[in-house]
Amino acid sequence: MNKKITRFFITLLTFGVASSAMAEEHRINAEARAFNPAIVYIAPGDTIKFDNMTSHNSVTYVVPEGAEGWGEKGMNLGENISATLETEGVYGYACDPHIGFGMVGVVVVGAVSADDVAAAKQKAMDTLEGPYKRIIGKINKIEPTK
Ligand SMILES: [Cu+2]
Repeated sequence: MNKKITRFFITLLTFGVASSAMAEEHRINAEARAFNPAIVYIAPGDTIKFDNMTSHNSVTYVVPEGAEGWGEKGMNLGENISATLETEGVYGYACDPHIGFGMVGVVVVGAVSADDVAAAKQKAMDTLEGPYKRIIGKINKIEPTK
């Protein structure tokens, strides 16, 4: 490999490390019966991490097309789970034991338009049952980011 090409790859490597170092971690605190903050705006590649999850869990019930959420219904109680989210869009989640108290939240990844928010709301209305419909209330409070 000649010097120029070597330098090119070193530059590529440096930028790669720099951009991954810029990925942020956003903490969401489980309070008695609510997630704080309940609406979080993050960039693709950022991580969310739940704190103080003793007696709580966090399970996604609305995820963008083609994306994976986190958690599993009725599982992960007491676990400070975290998730790194690459796919842009609206993620709606709930704490199963406290869904009756409206312990729900949303994570907005990247740029979402008013239409994207409306589509997430429609999906939530079509799929959520009983108290889980309270996720819709949080989706209604999302400010579009594009
Ligand atoms: Cu809870």
